Amino acid sequence: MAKKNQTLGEFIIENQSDFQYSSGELSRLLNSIRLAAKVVNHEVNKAGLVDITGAAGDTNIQGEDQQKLDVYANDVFIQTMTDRNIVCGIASEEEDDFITINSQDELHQNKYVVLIDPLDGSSNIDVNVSVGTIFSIFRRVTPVGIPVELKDFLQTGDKQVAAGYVVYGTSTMLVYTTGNGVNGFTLNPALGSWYLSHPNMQYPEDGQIYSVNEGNYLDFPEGIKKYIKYCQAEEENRPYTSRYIGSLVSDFHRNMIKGGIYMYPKSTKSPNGKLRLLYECSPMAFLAEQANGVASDGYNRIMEITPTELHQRVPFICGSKNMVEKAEEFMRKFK
Ligand code: P6P
Repeated sequence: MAKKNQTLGEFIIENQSDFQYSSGELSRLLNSIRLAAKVVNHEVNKAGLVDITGAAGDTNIQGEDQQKLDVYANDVFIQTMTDRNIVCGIASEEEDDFITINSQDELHQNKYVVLIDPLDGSSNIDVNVSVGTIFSIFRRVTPVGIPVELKDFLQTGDKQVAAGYVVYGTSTMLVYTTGNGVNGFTLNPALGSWYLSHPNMQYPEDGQIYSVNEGNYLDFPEGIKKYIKYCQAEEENRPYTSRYIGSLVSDFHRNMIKGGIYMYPKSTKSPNGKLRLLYECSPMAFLAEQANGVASDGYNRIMEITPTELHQRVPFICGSKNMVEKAEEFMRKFK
């Protein structure tokens, strides 16, 4: 049972037995993520002071300018997990292909793979707006003893053993699930400890906030346009409030606390949407469903979509149950 102000370390140990395969390896993996998050947080918090913001002069597989903090965060998370000999493979938004982690004994006995967006919302870095890290953890499907393979990463979201995010905001929080609810921990930077501040987080079934980049309105599917007009109509408890930070983790986090819906639909500019299935939508969908919310591509449950490529994109609608179901109703009606 979650106890307010419990530390993350105590919580991981206390709840290790909840996890079907509690060999301690997952706990060690979660501990390595919490350490890496503290290191990245330290740099994010002083980004304006040190010449570490701004584009790193390179672009990632998405063709997006890599910000120096993107590259730094990617290196920190990969190195922290690699050094602890816990995972057999890592896939990252910042890496073209997955990385095979050779166990120190070269016996490939580690059984988890991690997929990560090391610094989501990076376009906000230089303007001092919240950014985040998103992670997703699976058990490998290929047998231990051999190097990890692509199929170990291309798993449906309902096979995740854990997922979470770090939001580097007015305070830094780590929010995660291992399939037994969602719990949020706030970092006390003076002590370097994470404290349970948001036990058993739940999406309100209804909300008054919708989050979408309305600059793309003319390019949206008809159903999304109709739903946005529904949100804006002066009827019943509407119009809703529009809040869009441009950082998925921040919009998701606010909506989970206050109630709301986040949408990144497809458009002619982004025919499959912009967000990546494996290390953005799938982990956020796991968290949403564990918090009594809903996550879909407008028609199908995100957690049931079978991935075909490491960096594939999907349309993403996520949030309060009744709001997402209303949006899906418009998507079906105006298909
Ligand atoms: P746009 C950040 O790049 C991101 O992946 C999400 O964090 C965010 O919600 C979205 O893209 C913002 O995209 O096209 O509205 O700027």
